[in-house]
Amino acid sequence: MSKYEKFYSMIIQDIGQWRFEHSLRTAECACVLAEKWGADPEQAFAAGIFHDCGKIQDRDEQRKEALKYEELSDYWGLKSFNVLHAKLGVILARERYGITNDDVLNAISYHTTGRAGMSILEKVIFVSDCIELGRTFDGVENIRAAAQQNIDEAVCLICARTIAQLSEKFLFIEYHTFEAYNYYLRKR
Ligand code: DGI
Ligand code: FE
Ligand code: FE
Repeated sequence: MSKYEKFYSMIIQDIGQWRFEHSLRTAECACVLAEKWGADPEQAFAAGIFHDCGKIQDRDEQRKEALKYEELSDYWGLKSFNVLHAKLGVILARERYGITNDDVLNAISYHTTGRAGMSILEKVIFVSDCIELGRTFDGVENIRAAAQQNIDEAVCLICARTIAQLSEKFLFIEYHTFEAYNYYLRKR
């Protein structure tokens, strides 16, 4: 599982030690969930390692990097700032780290918002990001239990939490988050 170790110091430079450790825990959690729900554990590990590689800690630096890519212009604005790191992450994973697998790239792309009709790998990363062992928020145990029983239920719970938290603060919510919520509410 150490195929990507040569990139670790580069990722740490961009996102910091603390967030990188979150990525490692996400990758480990994703491996386990992939085994359980039938995704490729190696792809799950890779997606976990790189899912936040676009979350460059220096905001000016992140902006500078993002401005290089016209296709990110929809996310440059403050409105979608939280989503930008996922989309920038796809580009960096592809261009810097040589990730070519579309399922892995989609798992990175949708790890923040989710979307309707996610692949197993996408769901595994979406859920692992939220329940990795470093997460301690109220209700995390409930989502961890769901991740073992019914991963669609876990996705639905996470979307509900995101929508509740963001709407409470009157923050912009990406339509994919609502679509994922409705889709997995019915599917679970
Ligand atoms: O990058 P992480 O912190 O590990 O986790 P993440 O990529 O799920 O990002 C979480 C943040 O993104 C959290 O503050 C909620 C926010 N977020 C998720 N969906 C949306 C969103 N923010 C906005 N504005 N709109 C969304 O649809
Ligand atoms: Fe993220
Ligand atoms: Fe994350």
